[in-house]
Amino acid sequence: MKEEQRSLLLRSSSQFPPPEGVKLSYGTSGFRADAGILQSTVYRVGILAALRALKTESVIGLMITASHNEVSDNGVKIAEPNGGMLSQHWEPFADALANAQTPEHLLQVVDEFAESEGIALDGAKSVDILVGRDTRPSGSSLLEAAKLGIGSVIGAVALDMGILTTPQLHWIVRARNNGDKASEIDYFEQISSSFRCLMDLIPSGSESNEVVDKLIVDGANGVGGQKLQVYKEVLELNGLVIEVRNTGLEGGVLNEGVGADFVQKEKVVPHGFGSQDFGSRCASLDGDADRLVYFTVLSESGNKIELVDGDKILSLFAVFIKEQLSILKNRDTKLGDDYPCCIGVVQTAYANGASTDFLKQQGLEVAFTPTGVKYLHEKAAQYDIGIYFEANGHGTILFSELFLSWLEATNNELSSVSKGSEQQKAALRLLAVSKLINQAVGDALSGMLLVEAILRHMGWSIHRWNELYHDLPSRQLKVKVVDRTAVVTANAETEVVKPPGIQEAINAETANYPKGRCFIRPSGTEDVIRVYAEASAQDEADRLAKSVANLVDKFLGVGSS
Ligand code: G16
Repeated sequence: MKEEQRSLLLRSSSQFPPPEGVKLSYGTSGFRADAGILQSTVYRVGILAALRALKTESVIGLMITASHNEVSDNGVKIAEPNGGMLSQHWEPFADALANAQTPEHLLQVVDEFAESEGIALDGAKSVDILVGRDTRPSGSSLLEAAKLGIGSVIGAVALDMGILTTPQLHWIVRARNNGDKASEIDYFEQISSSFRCLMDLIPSGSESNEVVDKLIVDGANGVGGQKLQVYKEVLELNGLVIEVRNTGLEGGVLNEGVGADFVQKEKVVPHGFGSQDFGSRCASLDGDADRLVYFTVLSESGNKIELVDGDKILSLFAVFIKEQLSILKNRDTKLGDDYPCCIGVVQTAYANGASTDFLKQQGLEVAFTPTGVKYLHEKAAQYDIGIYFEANGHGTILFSELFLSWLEATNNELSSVSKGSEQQKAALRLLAVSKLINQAVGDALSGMLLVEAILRHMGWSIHRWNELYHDLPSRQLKVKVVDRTAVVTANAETEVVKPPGIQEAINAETANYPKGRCFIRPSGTEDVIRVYAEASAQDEADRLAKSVANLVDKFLGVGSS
């Protein structure tokens, strides 16, 4: 490392001592903590982003967000050149960098890592890092820390992209590296034109009044609601009427009693919704708009909802894609080679057991990974069409390059010999889906447009969609403990291997409930242990979750709440 680079790092890092007595780790989705202790971490992730850009010789993204967490938290994560999550083998470096205690130690960590990765810190190359943030009040000062971190690596340039949804930043990074048009306007243009294309291809006779009714969206008082508020006029021109509530501009607090995480976990209406919405089709985004769930208000009196979660979105997408593939298969194969399209779906242990049964009955291969988009995305990329969703509403569809080129070629053939045929329409629909859906990462806005287009295509109301299968009753709880890292899991988080004895106790408890299933895991975004329980009746799922939460207390010690 050149002397100029050394002294720059030493000088700037001395302004950002790490918080005392805190061990930070690059969790499920980057670093997250109370915003008050994150200056140093965000500064250091700036350095990491710069090194990643130099290593990959590509544009890298840095997003400042804590997504579904409470407003006083914040966080930071990296978007790779393809728009995906940070390469997992860089995570230990991220941890070492975030926890380096002195400027000299930080310099040593950077020096050793750069050498092992063959990154020349000589200022010979210039690289761009796109920096985005959500609407959290702490975002602007953390942005300055990120810029200083990026600027302390010679040759790295920080470009402030302003307030964006997390998926927009990932999309823009991917598009920039592909040499495509890559602004926020280009993002909206691409998703609205592909949505329009799907709407134009709706078979006649699919119209249903219930579907055509407006969609009411809970924006979680965050960035997604604000973007949608601006963009809804364009969507209206394309045939989709949206009413946005909880934009945050009316004074509500981010993620407080609103948003996809609240709706999915509590199964009650978000703030601003109530009996007046009985029967309406409603959707909820999370704080940075990378999660989406749907719901209807259950009765005219209460605040209970019928939740249509990520598993149902996955099922809807899978049914639609399978239908298009089978229409395409019926084409005249003299027109060209068939393609043995390998389609797979990916879930986590949180997937409702009824959804997994349904997907298997559809003849789909279902794979399981631990929680975290980084794991699901990696698995889904192994298929020609990989659809992944977490029950919490985080997911997307990935198409392989090979399959997309075959699809383009098939569409070209069909358009010359049987233009306007059902087969060509199916090819066009699949191509439109590949452009509408955000293939960089789960995206509530583009996912919502795909749901809306498919419901119209099928002529389904939200109730008909919800009838695809019936969820088994479930309950999720979180438990504060002294040290959540004491829980270590295996088998896609379905089994606890540490502390000893707790899995046996969970098994014994679960055996008391017909169709009972229960697991615990440490959260990667909040300082808690999560408990998930499923059973054949709601009160049983509630009791199972509660008694396993008590076991967690007993084995791990009650933490301060
Ligand atoms: C993040 C991850 C998701 C994960 C969620 C909860 O979502 O991207 O994959 O499901 O955290 O993780 P945990 O249970 O480990 O706290 P988000 O929307 O908060 O970015």
